[in-house]
Amino acid sequence: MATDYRQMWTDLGLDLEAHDALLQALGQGYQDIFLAQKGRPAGMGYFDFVMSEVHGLRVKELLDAKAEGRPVVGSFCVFVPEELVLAVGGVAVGLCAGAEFAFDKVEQHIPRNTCALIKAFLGFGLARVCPYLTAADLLVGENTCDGKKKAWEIADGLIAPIHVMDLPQVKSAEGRGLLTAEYRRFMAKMEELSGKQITLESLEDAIGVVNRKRAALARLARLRSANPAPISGLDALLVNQVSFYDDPVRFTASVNALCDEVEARVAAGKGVFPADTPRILVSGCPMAVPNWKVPWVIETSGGVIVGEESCVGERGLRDQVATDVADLDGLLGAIVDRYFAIDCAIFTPNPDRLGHVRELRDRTGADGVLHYGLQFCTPYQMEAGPVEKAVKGDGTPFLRLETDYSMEDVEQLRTRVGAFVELLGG
Ligand code: BJ8
Repeated sequence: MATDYRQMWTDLGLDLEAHDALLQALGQGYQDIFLAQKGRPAGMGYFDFVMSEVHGLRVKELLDAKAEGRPVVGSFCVFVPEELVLAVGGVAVGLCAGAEFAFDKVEQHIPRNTCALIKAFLGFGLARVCPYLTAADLLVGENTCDGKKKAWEIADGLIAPIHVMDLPQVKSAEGRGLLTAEYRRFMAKMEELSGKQITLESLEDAIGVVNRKRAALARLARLRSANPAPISGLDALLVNQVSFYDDPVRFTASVNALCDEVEARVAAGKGVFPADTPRILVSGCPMAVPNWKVPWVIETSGGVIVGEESCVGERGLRDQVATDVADLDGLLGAIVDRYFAIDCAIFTPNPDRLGHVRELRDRTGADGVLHYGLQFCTPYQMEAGPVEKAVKGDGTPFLRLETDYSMEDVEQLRTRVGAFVELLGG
């Protein structure tokens, strides 16, 4: 019989009735979207298990860590360096914000025309349905887009105190200086929270853990270049989503085991879709759990996703932190170097992203690029234009989608995606 976590959820201050409704919808969505797929690698079983225990076992593990004096730190952005949390023995969790929940409550505090990702995080908090939010000792909000910047002010009073991390918007020496200063301040915050000093050894170990995690994800990403595609885009997205809250060492081992299996499939020419199924690179806003709508539409309309130019994807896993430095300052500098290279659309100008989209398209053998923008996300919608120009300039078909978390536009999306897949030869 499945473990009963109701007492744990009550202790965490959740609204059990609303939480039940969320889990019910999540479970049904998972069944219809993931478990209905054919020919999945057996290694996906681990990730199915993690998802089935997403509000159970993993939350219990976080509470056990807290009981050992290890702080739990929740964040919303790939600019928050997990290495500095692990270096004090802490646990880092990405706070998913991928479902429309309690938006009516949210809209009493922020404008209706705010992106769904921000609204979802506030909705989960206001409706008291996210055990990660309430289990965390610290929430870190980063100053990226305007919506997030202002949301931290609102959330600070309503949901939990937030450590705000300022971020540069320009890739200049001054910008790098700001990131370094903010990472130092975050390091001090971690030391204060845990009562532990970050040492050369603890930071080296933490960097090793995160580098190995990124290497495993990069390995999986590279295997997706094979034709036929050995794993669906939905499953690969799920692995990336799980990377934000699973135990990093266990996760890395599970991804590598999955890669062994996928590698064997590639060698045997085995795929989840027939060879030459139209291959699509998705580029744009991050997709947090359980935001699976667009990938599901693509892969049930005759296409296969072969890569994500996104923070839940390539932008989050690209580049390692260099470790060939001799002291703590050098290691921090290496962390800054790695994160400062992130090509988020909040930067201006942001030419690296265009190069990365093209590079990824070529590496994955994508036949077309689909730009995914959340409604009211100004940075990514503004950048959709330059991405379109760059991609089309090379003769690659391009489709721009703008949507939110509701299911109301599924049929409309299906019509547009279906036509795009046809154009790609499907
Ligand atoms: S590094 S992409 S995770 S900021 S979708 S909230 S941008 S209005 S999520 Fe992001 Fe960090 Fe950048 Fe990545 Fe604003 Fe757009 Fe909403 Fe967004």
